[in-house]
Amino acid sequence: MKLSTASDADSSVLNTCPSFRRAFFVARPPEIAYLYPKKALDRSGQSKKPAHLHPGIGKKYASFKKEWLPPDEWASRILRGDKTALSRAITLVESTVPAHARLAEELIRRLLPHSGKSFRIGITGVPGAGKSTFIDRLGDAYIRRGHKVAVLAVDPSSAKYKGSILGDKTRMTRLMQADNAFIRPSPSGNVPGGVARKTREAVLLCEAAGYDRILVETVGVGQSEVYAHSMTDMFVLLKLPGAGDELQGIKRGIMELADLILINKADGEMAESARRAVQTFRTALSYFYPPDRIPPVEAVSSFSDRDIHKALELMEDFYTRARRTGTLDRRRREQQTFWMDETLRDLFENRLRNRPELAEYRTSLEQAVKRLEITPFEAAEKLWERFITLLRNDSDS
Ligand SMILES: Nc1nc2c(ncn2[C@@H]2O[C@H](COP(=O)(O)OP(=O)(O)OP(=O)(O)O)[C@@H](O)[C@H]2O)c(=O)[nH]1
Ligand SMILES: [Mg+2]
Repeated sequence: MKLSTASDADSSVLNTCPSFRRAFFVARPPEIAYLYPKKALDRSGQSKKPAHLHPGIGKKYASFKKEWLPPDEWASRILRGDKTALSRAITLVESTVPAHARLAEELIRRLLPHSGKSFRIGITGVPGAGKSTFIDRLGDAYIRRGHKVAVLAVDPSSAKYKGSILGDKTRMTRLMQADNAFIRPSPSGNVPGGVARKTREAVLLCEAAGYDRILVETVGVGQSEVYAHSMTDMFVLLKLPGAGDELQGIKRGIMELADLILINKADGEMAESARRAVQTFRTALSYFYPPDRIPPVEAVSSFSDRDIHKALELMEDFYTRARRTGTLDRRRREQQTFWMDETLRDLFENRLRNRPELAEYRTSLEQAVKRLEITPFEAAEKLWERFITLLRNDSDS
């Protein structure tokens, strides 16, 4: 079974990625060890609140704590498909409190062997392209075929405007009511990679809860597309007809990510321009790709059941072929190293930021860079050297 191999690939990250491994040094610690990081316990085993935690965290934790369950029970509830347990587990994954991260990792470790058995579909497009509406109809069609559908988001805008949460709740009217659907808006956060990593972990949790079609919505802006692409088996690009953007974006890079291009809103007055856009795309893509690598381009309307089924069939064909040829497995394995690199970058950045001794030096370097007195590369190197010296001093003392 190829899919179980893919989940093996997921678990391989545990052997390589320090942030995943960290949690398991603390074997069933007393509750206080979940509450604060290990360093927060002084020699007598008493807790002391670490200086780097925000004062509001105690309050946040107090309300969170009530929802916590022992990891075993939590995991088995998720495996039984308990939506509340799943939802709270995602909240835990999204938390920025280090102790929550450890518990989240412990939970993920237990559930990893049960993940990996879904078809993960990324759906991207500019704001207003109709992603949520399309996902609602597609998800509904999947449910009618006996699937369980989870909808997640990698959305840089929601952290700022909280807009898409509201948008999704009003757009996804069918899925909102379906027992076999689970909708989770985008996590908030300032570091796009960090936010995306949380979505990726939410994918694993949803799979453990039995969702076998995972739809990841992302706004087609910059890096978020790359992140969504790096956690999905198929990447679908929704385009608008007649918006003068048919050719815009036909650049390697953006198009290279797409496995399927759908010209959406091909209904009413836009039906004709959608058909024209399909032709334009097909022709343009043929200049860039060898015939066997051109992604399919189709016009669809999310309001047409026939079109939704057409899109669904294209996706299922892709999935069947990807499993048969081994590309699904290969793609997931490549994604593992992408996430390992991302996590390493996050780790380094966090470690640097968490050294108060470096804060002032960093600010002075930033100012020097702005005044053009020093290049960004020199500044980064200087900061890095100071950091390494601190680490050396740590290990000497
Ligand atoms: N005519 C037509 N309108 C559509 C179609 N799909 C979506 N719409 C409309 O387009 C608007 C935007 O739809 P959404 O589904 O919210 O688009 P989105 O891409 O999720 O938007 P963001 O989440 O804000 O990026 C809504 O008013 C929808 O009713 C379609 O196939 N045909
Ligand atoms: Mg949307």
